[in-house]
Amino acid sequence: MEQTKNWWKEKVIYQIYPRSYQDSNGDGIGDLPGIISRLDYIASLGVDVVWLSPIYNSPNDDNGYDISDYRSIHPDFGTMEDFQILLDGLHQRGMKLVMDLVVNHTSDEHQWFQESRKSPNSPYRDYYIWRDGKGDKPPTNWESFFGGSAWEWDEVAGQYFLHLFTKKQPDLNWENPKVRQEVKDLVKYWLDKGIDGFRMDVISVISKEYPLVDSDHDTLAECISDLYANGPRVHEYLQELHSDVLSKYDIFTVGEGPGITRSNAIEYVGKDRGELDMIFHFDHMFMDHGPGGKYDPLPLDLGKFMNVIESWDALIDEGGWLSPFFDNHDFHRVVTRFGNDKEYREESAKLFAILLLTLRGTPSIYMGTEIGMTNREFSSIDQCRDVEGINFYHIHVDKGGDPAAFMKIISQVGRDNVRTPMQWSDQSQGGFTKGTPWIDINPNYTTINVEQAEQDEGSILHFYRSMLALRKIHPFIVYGTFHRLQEVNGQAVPADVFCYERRGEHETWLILLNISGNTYESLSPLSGTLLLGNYDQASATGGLRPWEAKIISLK
Ligand code: ISL
Ligand code: CA
Repeated sequence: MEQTKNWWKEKVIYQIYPRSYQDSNGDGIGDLPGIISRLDYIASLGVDVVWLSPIYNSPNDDNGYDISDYRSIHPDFGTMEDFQILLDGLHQRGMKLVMDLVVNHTSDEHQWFQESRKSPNSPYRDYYIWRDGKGDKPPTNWESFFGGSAWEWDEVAGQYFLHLFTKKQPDLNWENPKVRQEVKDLVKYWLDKGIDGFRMDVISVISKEYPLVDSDHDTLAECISDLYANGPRVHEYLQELHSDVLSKYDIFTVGEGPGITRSNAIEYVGKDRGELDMIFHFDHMFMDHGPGGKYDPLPLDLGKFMNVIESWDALIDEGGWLSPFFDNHDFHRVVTRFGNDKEYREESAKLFAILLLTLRGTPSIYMGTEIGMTNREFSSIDQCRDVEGINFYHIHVDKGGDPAAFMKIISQVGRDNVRTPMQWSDQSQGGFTKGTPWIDINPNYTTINVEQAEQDEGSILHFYRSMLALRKIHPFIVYGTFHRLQEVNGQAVPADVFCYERRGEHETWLILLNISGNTYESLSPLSGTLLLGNYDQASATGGLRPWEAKIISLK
């Protein structure tokens, strides 16, 4: 299918988790003046869009994903003036700003919720989902994403309220037209300030199916996809938001949410749907969840990983669009998860740079990935800050589980792995803060940091810059076709090598990615020109060394 051209298809996103990027005043919390002081660095990468995780007022039960005032800047992060300077600074450098829109739920400290709980006659009562219990039990057996019941008894209200996330994140009632109007108003408020789009948090779960009934699913994952996600009115709500507000601005939206599958995604992002412009899907991020969920991880299945990428690429041929990513603030570090963060850290980090930036879609790079930041070791739960990890730790320990064993799992899959401070230099606290950081820095900051990477021409950082520059001068990478290859020059592609061609009208690139420590000496095309590779001495026709990755121009 001929691709419709849109400016947002041609961009690359850089995600910043503001608490952890740069602290400017020594309170140990990253802030907007800190980000402003790093704008030249961000521009130097060659990325086009900055997506900021939430910076609004919040009691921080879930680090800002629990918003108590949508029209404010959290004082920890700065002021509205700082925000304006940041926005202008990005625009002056030719970049765009995308904000996080978290409207499945608010904080319980939001004024709407405070009013809502006061009385059944409050004009805000129907802003949330209140129910009587079943005897002394909650209205349904629903479990929250972060463990425990999804219902909380509220003394003041004398009823239960629904919270799919923590009990400080009550779900909004989107059935109520007043709620939808509030959302439209706040979206308009930020768009009128001149921002360039929204990343829409758990947008797949905003519509609930009524009446609410008990789940008969064995796992939380099944319950989420079957019962919480893709509710009956989700598309109606998104279309309404789009036609009443979003469509009036030259911006883009990227939706996230569990339960968006390869087969239903097109209903969210099909080009004539008038809903979202693109989505983040989680098929490659959730594929290692075991029967017990995320904190019961399975070994990485590379074959599955490649199949997921291939199959989601085809969404684009159906007229949809997506944002490929391998890590964000909810997962763990790409080089630890899919690469090798020990002996082949440099090579494997560069391999994933090539993969991410030679795929179709609008790629998203998470801060720190451009210098190959890794997971860290959490030996005690006191070092953790993430409500999800902490909740599941207690659930595990309360059931008699071994705390040390769970800490190993947190070190492997916990969200705090990606929330440690950005590593700027080998100075105290990695140059992140002059005070004590809100979460400990990864001790490897002494060797893995921006300053060191700037000085080393062969660094992961310089590699990202080269890769981003290459993508920019070859626009066919955005709109051209993608073909996975099972054979190269008559040779079968091994199971741990990902190989594909990208074709434009005048160009064909062959991408060879050895996602393993094995050597494949003879796997190469007959001829071609090596455009970029992750080894110093390399050629188009030489084979593949451990974690070797190449972009070869075939014509
Ligand atoms: O984090 C996850 C797995 O560890 C996801 O299941 C995540 O909870 C889900 O994708 C929703 O994430 C978003 O909404 C949450 C917030 O905690 C996340 O940080 C946010 O990205 C609630 O707002
Ligand atoms: Ca600060």
